[in-house]
Amino acid sequence: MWQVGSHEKTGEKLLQSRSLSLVALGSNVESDARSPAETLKLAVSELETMGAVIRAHSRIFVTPAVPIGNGPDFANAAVAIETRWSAGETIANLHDIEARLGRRRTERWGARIIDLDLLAMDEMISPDVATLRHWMELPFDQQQQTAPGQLILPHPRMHQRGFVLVPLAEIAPEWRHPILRQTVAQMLEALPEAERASIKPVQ
Ligand code: PH2
Ligand code: MG
Ligand code: MG
Repeated sequence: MWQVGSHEKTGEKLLQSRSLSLVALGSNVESDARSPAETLKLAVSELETMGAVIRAHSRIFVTPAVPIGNGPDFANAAVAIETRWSAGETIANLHDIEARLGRRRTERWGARIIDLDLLAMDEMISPDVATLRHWMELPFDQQQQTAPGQLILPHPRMHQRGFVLVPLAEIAPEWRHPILRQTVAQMLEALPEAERASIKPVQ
């Protein structure tokens, strides 16, 4: 990581240091005759167009909707992007791409054309350890009813989700959760075998 200070004479804006962000991609509805898998690929090229450097991308996986019965199967993938965006800018850019690709924010956890979730930015904890722990420990039924009004990093449910961890393990198996102190590979290993087996790469 490196940083460029502001230029005193020109007063140029201080450039953000580069960070590596992990992003989960999901889609389970067609859009403009685009399949979910095609929508994910388009989202990755939109990220590049906006200036993100794609450091790694996983294969695309077909995954049963969670909770089970919550709509059609998803296409899921993960990418690692290098940017100089702040956390707020990253979220705004992800939402922009979602909107451009046809996402309409209606029901929480409903079927969606595209969902781009910021999982982590380097080792950042946001906004603080206590708030992150609160959201990580929220019982499942309450998770579905309340959404945090602020950015929580790492994503408070990433360690529980095979559809996140299987693709992520292809691109960042050694990334370590700053609170759980487990790597992606270890978090994935902790999931039930049946869940891991239900997640299959698109041929
Ligand atoms: N996203 C959700 C809820 N359930 N299930 C799968 N298989 N894949 C997802 O991306 C997904 C989900 C909320 O964003
Ligand atoms: Mg999501
Ligand atoms: Mg989302």
